[in-house]
Amino acid sequence: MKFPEHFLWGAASAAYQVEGAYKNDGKGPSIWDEFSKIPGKTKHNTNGQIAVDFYHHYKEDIALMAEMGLKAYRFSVSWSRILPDGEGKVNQEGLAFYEKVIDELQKNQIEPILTLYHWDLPEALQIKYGGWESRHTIDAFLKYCRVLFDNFGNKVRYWITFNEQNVFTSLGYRWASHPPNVSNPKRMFQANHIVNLANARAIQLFHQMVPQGKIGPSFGYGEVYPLTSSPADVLAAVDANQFNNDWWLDVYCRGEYPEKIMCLLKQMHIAPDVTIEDKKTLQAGKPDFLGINYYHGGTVKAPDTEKSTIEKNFDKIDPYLMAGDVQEDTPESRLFQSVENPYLDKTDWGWEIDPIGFRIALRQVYEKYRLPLIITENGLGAFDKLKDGQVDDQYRIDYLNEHLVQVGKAISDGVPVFGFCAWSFTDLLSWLNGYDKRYGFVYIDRNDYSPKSLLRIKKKSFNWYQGIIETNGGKLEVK
Ligand code: BGP
Repeated sequence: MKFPEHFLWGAASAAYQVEGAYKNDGKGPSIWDEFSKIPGKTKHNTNGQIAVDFYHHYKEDIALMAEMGLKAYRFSVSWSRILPDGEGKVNQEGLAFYEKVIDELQKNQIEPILTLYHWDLPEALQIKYGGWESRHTIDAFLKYCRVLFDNFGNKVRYWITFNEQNVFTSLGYRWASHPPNVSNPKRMFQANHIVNLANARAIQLFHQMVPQGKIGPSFGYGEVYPLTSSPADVLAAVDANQFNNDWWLDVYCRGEYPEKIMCLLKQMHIAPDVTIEDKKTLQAGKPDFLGINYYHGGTVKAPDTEKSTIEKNFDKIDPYLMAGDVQEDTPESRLFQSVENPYLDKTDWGWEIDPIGFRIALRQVYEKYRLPLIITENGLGAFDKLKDGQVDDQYRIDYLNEHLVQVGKAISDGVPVFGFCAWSFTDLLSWLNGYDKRYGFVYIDRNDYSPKSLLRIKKKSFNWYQGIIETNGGKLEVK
């Protein structure tokens, strides 16, 4: 199986999950620094204070990337490292850190892909304005973007605006499992609308300031299947796709919300307030490409009007399955009922494994929006074990092989996918699952309780991915 020439074989990370150095060199606190202090919110109260200390190990990690032959590295910038209070004075030391990272990547012919926002809002903006519930935060975001576009616009070609807006707004404002720990659907849809405006305005600004660059959001996409061919189940799946996917992607790519869902939210008095000016803003900030994060989709049947309980045994912290039994009358409960898919295996965290769903997802997104796509995340979380100095993660190789084969097939179907960033390069902090849920090609010697030696150890999958990159996909096993 061959991939397009110059395909960006990459890996991804996020600042809070790798950097550590949470108050070094002038960095201000983020909402995750504060949220992780609330007992019981994260596994074993783990946090990113040290994480895997990329801040001090970036040279070593980039050397490993170079050894692997990586063509692209997606990382995020911590907003409060650049603007410690979110909007005021620029912290030159913070800028200098990312400058060094970008230079080091480029020295090694690795394309930097810069995410502007991977969930770590400056705490100061949460306190001062109520975070994404206020339009003031849009102005602060634009100020932050301007600083980065000014400083790195001539170096970085690919930019991501928001990582998984669907996940951080839902978990943060609706299910209270991310900061700011709110459980209120009306507030969630309103905050989400504000983020949409910030996204569109940042894209507009980027197009003015960095005309030679490319920018787009990274969306957590999961195709939703009907459980049976009963028309009622099929309708439930159509609705679920509109609710889970189009609600965001239509706004990014078409500048408008899907009608059906907007009507429903209005009936339920939880719709966002959208002004005429807002509509113009959304129309004026369209992305150049879409980043797709793919882990799994879902399966639904028609809602059971008699009983509103959920049949699926949901993992409450699965970011892609919104825990519908917490709030009683939800839009979901009026549209669909989530069920397990009888055809799919699951990971140790109960996430369904569905490589074909990946091909379906890429086809659906491309045919609908006609934008180039890059996979900005895909990977397997597992309890890797270090034995005699080695990690045999054949299961990760199998997972990635199967998923990449489906990406290759989607490309043959005509979908312009220009890169694949595995989640993740090194092991890192899982937001809610601590350090035992490992995703990396490189094992990090640390656990939930201690940073231990932070030694970097190449896993079996490291050599495997190296071979895939070297042969531009030629070594993928098509079964
Ligand atoms: C995505 C996030 C990543 C990463 C990944 C794995 O939603 O964008 O930051 O965390 O999921 O998730 P988890 O750590 O919950 O297994």
